[in-house]
Amino acid sequence: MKIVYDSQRWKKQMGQLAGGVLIGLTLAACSTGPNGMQWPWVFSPPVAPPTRQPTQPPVTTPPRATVPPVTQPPVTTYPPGLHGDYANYPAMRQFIGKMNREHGFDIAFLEQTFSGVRRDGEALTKVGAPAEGQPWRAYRPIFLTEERIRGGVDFWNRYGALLDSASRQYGVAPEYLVAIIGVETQYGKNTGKHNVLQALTTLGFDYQRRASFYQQELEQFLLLAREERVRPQIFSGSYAGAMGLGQFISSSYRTYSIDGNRDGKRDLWNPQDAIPSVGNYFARNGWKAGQDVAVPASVGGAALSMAETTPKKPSRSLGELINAGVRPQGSMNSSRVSLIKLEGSTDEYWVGGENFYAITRYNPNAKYAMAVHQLAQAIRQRKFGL
Ligand SMILES: [Ca+2]
Repeated sequence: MKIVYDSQRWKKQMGQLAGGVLIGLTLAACSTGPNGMQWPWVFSPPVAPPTRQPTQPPVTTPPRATVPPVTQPPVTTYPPGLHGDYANYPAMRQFIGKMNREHGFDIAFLEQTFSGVRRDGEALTKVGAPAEGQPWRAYRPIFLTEERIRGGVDFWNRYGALLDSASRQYGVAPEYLVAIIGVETQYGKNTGKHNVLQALTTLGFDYQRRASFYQQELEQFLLLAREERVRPQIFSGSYAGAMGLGQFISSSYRTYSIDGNRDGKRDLWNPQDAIPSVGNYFARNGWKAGQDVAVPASVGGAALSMAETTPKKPSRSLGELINAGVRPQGSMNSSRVSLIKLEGSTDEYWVGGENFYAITRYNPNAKYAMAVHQLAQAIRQRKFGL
């Protein structure tokens, strides 16, 4: 699995940094070093305290609260230590200054870090052509494959205890935890080969359409690396910087990830942490235990105008939809529902409940949520023969 691959690669990289000294055999077997940090989760150089301007009086509270924006140090105070692909980007210098002011990152450390970043041209190409741009009839076969259904059953059998535990704790049926990991990474086989620091830097400074979003994720990523005491250079992920079995972006990683095996690290490449993290993600985004996710429907008359291709938070009752001409083809016990339209040569209509909407909090697209739902159902049917 990719997890093993990553682990091996980290060991190799860190081994080189440590002068070829190999410490420990597995992530789980890591021991605490003399400086209190755990190999290979070493974050070096350590984060320095916020850089103060000479004229600024000593403060004991965070600089953000005591230094209003109008008194921020001018750009000209930055040391000229930035090299490489982003050396001439004013926005990068502003970003470094912001990370220093707001989070206390050492400027020289950030300049050294970003001087080593190379532009990720593949990330720029991929971000313009996501799979969600395809019609449902082309999108569905990517995920509803025999290999992915069988892989889901295997994953469920292998990690049944972890899945049951997370399902009990977060109220999410195991097949949906399995399906998310299946859609995102084929059960850990493909967690992404992009260097996350390079991908986020590239999209943050070279992809103008969503520069603000990716700069925020880059900010979150650096905070995450510091919290986990990992060098930011060693993370691998998707072209958009998503990481681990469930492909969490940095802000989600910081907000929702769970240290399931309680080893002091939130390692989303490890199923022990990744599985409860996906459950927590759903629970914190409105998943209601025991509620139906979606059911196909026939639609006529006035109901057609209610259909949504981009799901919004459900606000209607099932009765409202039925009165408008929707005929659900099965049970739907969600108290609030939406009428979902999957566009294609023949449009499909579904009644989606609050849990369908919760899946779109993972990826705000009806086709994505439907692929997760249908894969979950297919895996459950295969496992139990129902
Ligand atoms: Ca852990």
